[in-house]
Amino acid sequence: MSAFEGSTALAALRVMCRIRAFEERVGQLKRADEVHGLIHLSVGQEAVAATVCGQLRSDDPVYSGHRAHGHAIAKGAPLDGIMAELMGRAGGLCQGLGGSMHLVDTEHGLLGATGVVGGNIPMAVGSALASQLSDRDAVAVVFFGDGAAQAGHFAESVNLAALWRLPVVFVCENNGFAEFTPRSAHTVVERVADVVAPYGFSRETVDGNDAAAVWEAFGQVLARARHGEGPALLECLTHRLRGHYEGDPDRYREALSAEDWQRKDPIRRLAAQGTTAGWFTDDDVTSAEQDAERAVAEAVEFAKASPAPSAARAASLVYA
Ligand SMILES: Cc1ncc(C[n+]2csc(CCOP(=O)(O)OP(=O)(O)O)c2C)c(N)n1
Ligand SMILES: [Mg+2]
Repeated sequence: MSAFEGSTALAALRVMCRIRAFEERVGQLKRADEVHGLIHLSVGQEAVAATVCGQLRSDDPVYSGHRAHGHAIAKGAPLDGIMAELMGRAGGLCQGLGGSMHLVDTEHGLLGATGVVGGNIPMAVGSALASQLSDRDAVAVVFFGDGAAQAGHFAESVNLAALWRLPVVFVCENNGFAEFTPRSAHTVVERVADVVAPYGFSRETVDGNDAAAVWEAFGQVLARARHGEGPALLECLTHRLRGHYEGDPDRYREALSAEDWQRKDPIRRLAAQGTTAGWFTDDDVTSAEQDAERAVAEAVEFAKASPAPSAARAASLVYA
């Protein structure tokens, strides 16, 4: 595992800025009705995607859920293709036929996002089994929420992963809410990491808005999984700044004060940490933000210039 400093930390910051700029633009496009379907943004959760995917190879399969844009961007999927997908255009990652919750980019190892909460967890276990059976050292990673950990197939998945010592890392982004319901309303187990205690594999809870902490913790479990030491679960405590979906009136929780957000914002935290430690300069931060804005503007241009998929193409992919 490389140390989280210098160019490594700056690279993570740049990815986080890209995710933030991309998603803020998507929010605007949704309000303008240019992006279709339900949209779930991960503003506030960017540190997890950037530091986990930043340590993976393109042959390490990654699975995401309904809040997938950040994971796709961090895994290397092109912004053009993601934006076009969200706008339902033929140039999208899935030819504009999948949308926000169904991003796939096999070239970069993003094997799939799904709107079925927790449905990605057994799929990651399957990929890990494939890796093990074919004597490869690829490690499967699945991102899921605290709500998904309440699904029955989460228990089935961690059981098999532990039994067969599969190379899979379960990365739980615990933002404290499943849609509009706080975790305390559906379980007495506060920490998702505690749920897997009986299985005996490595588990840890970290501050998911602290990029350095996530990098360090994930790097360790990744190295062990890569060397055949079996699965691990990393629980990242985080906060989604926006509502559950774009348009959610968000009346079920107290709004974060500006000061609290300033303290929690993973981008501001890493920028401050990195400039103080001398990992990078203020100019590097400004350039990361500007590059992100530029790349997102180009992605929007690409998407708008891309045609809608033809009805014939859409019909040709219906198997029923
Ligand atoms: C199988 C299934 N059940 C219910 C839903 C409706 N649903 C969509 S998102 C969500 C909550 C997910 O919460 P969590 O896993 O914590 O992810 P977060 O939205 O907080 O990122 C639910 C219940 C669904 N999409 N799929
Ligand atoms: Mg949640």
